[in-house]
Amino acid sequence: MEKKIFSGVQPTGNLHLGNYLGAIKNFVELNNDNNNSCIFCVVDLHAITVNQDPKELKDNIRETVATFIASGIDPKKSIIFNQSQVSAHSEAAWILSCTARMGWLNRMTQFKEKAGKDKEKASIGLYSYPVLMAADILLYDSTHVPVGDDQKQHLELCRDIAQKFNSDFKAMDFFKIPEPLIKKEFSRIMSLKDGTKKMSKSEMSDLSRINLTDNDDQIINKIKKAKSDSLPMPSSLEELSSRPEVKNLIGIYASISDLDFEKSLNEFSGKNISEFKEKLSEILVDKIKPISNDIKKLLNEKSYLDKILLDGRSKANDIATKKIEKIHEIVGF
Ligand code: AQP
Repeated sequence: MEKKIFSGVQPTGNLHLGNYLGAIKNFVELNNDNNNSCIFCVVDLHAITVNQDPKELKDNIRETVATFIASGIDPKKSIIFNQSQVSAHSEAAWILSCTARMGWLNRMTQFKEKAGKDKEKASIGLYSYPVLMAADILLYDSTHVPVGDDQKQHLELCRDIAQKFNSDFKAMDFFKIPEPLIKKEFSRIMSLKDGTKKMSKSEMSDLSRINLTDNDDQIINKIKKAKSDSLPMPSSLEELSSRPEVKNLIGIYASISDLDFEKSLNEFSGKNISEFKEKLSEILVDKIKPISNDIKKLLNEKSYLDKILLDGRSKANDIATKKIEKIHEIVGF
């Protein structure tokens, strides 16, 4: 059976190794499988749930498209478009916000983390973010959604919204119930400075993440400075529970090299951390360099990137418009 894949990335700059290993690398594998039809969306409506500089947002939208292409997504095979350019997303989000329950949204941990202590000052958009995400996914009858582990709860909410809508309006199977596609191992890459916090675009310290546009020296330097300890490399999984930073680095090594985690652990067991870090830097440079070079090249081809978005918009709009028309009928508009 054909899998209908949908996923989104926010154009909020600083796309990093976590975004790549948790999501984009997976997008490329799905794009390459001819049994799938894939839609990859630059979710700019999601990005403005926190303040964005309009000029930077525009640049970041193109940079996200450039990153998709540089990583290996083929725009002839997959639809790449910009969320704000297909108005059905905003419309469906409103309709679904009348299906979603406050109690469900109140449980979302991402809102709690991002709003922090001052919830009163957070935007309503940040709160209802997962409803818009549900609209994105459900408009395209998506069957599978590749995301990092941090998005698992939002996916579960999307499934609840779809089920409630189908049941409230007695529209059996109208919304397909999507399955998350989350890598079993290392679907959450942690900060290089704190192994208990996820690697993130908005973290102040650039040393906490490897950006996909970093050059060789920056990558080598960041791995050298990555938090670790002075003990030899661990030889068992149990030893890792008290060494989250080392665990994260081994996970990055396994994930970028497509190796099993335990195999990677055994490869370095008892060795010096500096030796491991050297090998890790080598493989990261090897994998990131071509992507970084291509992103930089593509950023000089603005009209090519804009054309991809325009073509994608037209294809996505055709699908989404049909679905929103049916939603209108079902709701009674
Ligand atoms: N650290 C991560 N490990 C694994 N996957 C990750 N993703 C993000 N961070 C990690 C996955 O990348 C995809 C796109 O994410 P996004 O652009 O929607 O943004 P985000 O999750 O808000 O990214 P950040 O870096 O975490 O931004 P801030 O700093 O704003 O919180 C998603 O599939 C996500 O799971």
